[in-house]
Amino acid sequence: MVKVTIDGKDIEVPEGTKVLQAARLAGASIPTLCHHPLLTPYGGCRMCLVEVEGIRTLQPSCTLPVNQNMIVHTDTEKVRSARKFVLSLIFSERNHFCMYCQKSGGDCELQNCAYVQEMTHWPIAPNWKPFPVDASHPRFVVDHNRCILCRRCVRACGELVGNFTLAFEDRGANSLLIADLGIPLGESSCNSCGTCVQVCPTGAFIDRASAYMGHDDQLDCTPSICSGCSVGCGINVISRENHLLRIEGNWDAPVNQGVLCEVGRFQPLDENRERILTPLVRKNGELKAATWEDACSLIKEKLIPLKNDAGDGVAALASTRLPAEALYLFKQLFVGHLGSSLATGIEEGMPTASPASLAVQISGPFETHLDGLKSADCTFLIGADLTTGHQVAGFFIKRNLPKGASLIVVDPGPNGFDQHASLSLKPVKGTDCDLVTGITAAILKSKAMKEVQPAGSTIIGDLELAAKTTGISTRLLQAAADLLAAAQNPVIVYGKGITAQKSTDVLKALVKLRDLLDLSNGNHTGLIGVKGEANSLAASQYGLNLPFELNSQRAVFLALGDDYVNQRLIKRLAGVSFLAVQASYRSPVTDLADVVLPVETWNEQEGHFVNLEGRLQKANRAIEPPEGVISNLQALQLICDALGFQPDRDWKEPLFRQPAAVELFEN
Ligand SMILES: Nc1nc2c(c(=O)[nH]1)N[C@H]1C(S)=C(S)[C@@H](COP(=O)(O)OP(=O)(O)OC[C@H]3O[C@@H](n4cnc5c(=O)[nH]c(N)nc54)[C@H](O)[C@@H]3O)O[C@H]1N2
Ligand SMILES: Nc1nc2c(c(=O)[nH]1)N[C@H]1C(S)=C(S)[C@@H](COP(=O)(O)OP(=O)(O)OC[C@H]3O[C@@H](n4cnc5c(=O)[nH]c(N)nc54)[C@H](O)[C@@H]3O)O[C@H]1N2
Ligand code: SF4
Ligand code: SF4
Ligand code: SF4
Ligand code: FES
Ligand SMILES: [Mo]
Repeated sequence: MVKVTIDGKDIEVPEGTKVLQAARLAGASIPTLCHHPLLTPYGGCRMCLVEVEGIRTLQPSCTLPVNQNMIVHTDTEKVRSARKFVLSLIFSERNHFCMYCQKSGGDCELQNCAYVQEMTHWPIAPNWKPFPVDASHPRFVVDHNRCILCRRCVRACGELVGNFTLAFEDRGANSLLIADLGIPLGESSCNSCGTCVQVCPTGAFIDRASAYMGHDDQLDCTPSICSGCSVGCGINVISRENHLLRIEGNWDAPVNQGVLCEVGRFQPLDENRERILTPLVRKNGELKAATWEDACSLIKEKLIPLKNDAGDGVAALASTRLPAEALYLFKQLFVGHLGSSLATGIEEGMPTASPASLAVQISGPFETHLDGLKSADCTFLIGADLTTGHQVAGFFIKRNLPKGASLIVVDPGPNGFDQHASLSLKPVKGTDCDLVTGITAAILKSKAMKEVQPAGSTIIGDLELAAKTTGISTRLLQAAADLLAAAQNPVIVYGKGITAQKSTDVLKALVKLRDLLDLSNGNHTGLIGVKGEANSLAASQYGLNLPFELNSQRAVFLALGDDYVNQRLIKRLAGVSFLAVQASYRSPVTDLADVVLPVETWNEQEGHFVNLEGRLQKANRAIEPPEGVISNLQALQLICDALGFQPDRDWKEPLFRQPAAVELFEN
């Protein structure tokens, strides 16, 4: 610990702490602009200058490490006048005629800094020239005239997202934020995650959807969980008078620490499907508005005769984006009460069933938490594409690559990470097991660890055999083995390319590889299955992970919520004699239905979700639903009521009943 004195107050802080943090801990308030707590300190704006006894010039506190017995003054006349001078310079450098800016009036960190310093004008005459505005991006606009060159966006794009799209060209007053080598942002390598927009302190990044729609103090902010995929990122839903304006990453969320992908931040704003606002019942071939009573009694009339009819009974399918509360009620209603032999999730267990069965076989979880990915120095990515799904997990991998981390991609097809990979292995489809065991054998050999076979393993690998069946040279396979063996914190990530395979052999081989790496480097090696939709894992824990193979079922109930349907499913449902669907939006499948129940969307309903690492999180209601629309849970409850069935309301305990691929835990 180091002792420092800040404005006369003694404080002890760990070595390496920056003066800014120490001062804030001591209760001093130092204004900052280029500083962002999640980014590497840059020391560019000079707003945070402080006086340090014994040093002649003022020092930027955000980059200055503390020294033993350092004496710091944060609020002297010299400091205050320096701040004003710095602000005057920044304001005069570009067009900060604030009345035209959507952030003016409370949301701009630059303007707010000036008000705190009690500045009402800037004494230096502005001498700026006009800068261009880049409006090529579909989600946001960059107005270089408002840019204060703080480089927060550049650092966020690189350090948090790992995309390295943004940089600065030229110097001094001519400095210009550029994308790639100076091409329009909309044509660049930008992945539209919007992290740069969220970190920009001024109005330089303009969010197309929410600019000029209101200041922060006029808006409602509801912390919640993204339901875009199983990563389960923490979000803040920003709304005004019950209209969704934008979605921001929650800096305090343990999963993503503020970072979001395009699917989480922007895609929900594109929603343009036709909303279903009243129950519908088919009469004379046409769907007509009906009461909840009529709709539920028709469902009751059709379902009661099918009760406990194993062969021809009712089949039921639920979206794996529904909250756990609704999924568990669905399970009890269709399996427990109606005795359906085919009640499952819309994913048909593709991302979850085989890991779940392995967990039962070996009586316990075998996967690890997402955090491992953030510190991985080697990632072995097999059967998953983290550029099309689970993108934030992909960001965790990409941002470590410039720090020397390696990436091995195993995918018979094209993979979005091929271009970033140290090694991209393209095995013949169906040969993953040989590949993994071959690499394992090579590591055993190189580590001279032949005798330390992990317990219970039956799969013996061979590098030569692997080369033969996979079609990949022994040299490349050996290179992969070498990268893994050299790593201190390797992580194995697998996806649907592996879980969709019927056998659990590849999974077992991956567990064995992980165990071997643990033994050889004495560290804990990560193993992460990416799962699928937001509540994949919960659905699987409730047993809703079977293939949806319709036989002669006479009725199907589809709890779709706001999910999408694909052609495969529509084809299978087309011949069913009675189809009931609970859905938020009209779609080809609601057009096919005999009864439709209108339900809330992701941001209207509250409920719990289990993310890919087993973290149980609660999503909150941010938007009031339209009148007459109820939650997925309430709709299922109405059907239970109609059938006279009283379900168990404790959804939590049953989640933990079966061993899962990863240990479930509460946030
Ligand atoms: N044989 C086989 N069956 C499977 C699977 C498999 O891999 N193979 N996978 C299983 C899994 S994991 C799942 S999740 C299900 C469904 O798995 P997929 O077939 O992958 O379903 P989606 O891609 O969700 O398809 C939804 C449909 O909605 C349309 N759509 C329109 N706008 C949008 C939009 O903004 N977002 C999305 N997502 N779709 C939109 C898309 O064109 C698409 O046809 O199938 C399951 N069944
Ligand atoms: N943004 C966003 N995120 C999503 C989704 C979304 O729609 N949007 N959908 C979610 C859902 S429902 C799911 S199920 C997941 C799916 O996410 P992933 O598990 O990543 O699955 P895919 O995107 O289908 O990618 C599978 C990869 O495996 C490869 N592959 C196919 N067969 C094999 C094989 O035999 N061996 C190996 N090694 N590789 C193989 C394919 O070429 C492909 O690149 O994503 C989820 N995340
Ligand atoms: S949207 Fe994301 S990828 Fe694109 S420039 Fe901004 S931070 Fe980088
Ligand atoms: S665009 Fe915004 S975040 Fe980026 S350097 Fe300019 S002011 Fe800073
Ligand atoms: S990674 Fe998944 S949970 Fe995170 S923001 Fe993207 S879609 Fe949402
Ligand atoms: S906040 Fe320290 S120099 Fe910008
Ligand atoms: Mo999925």
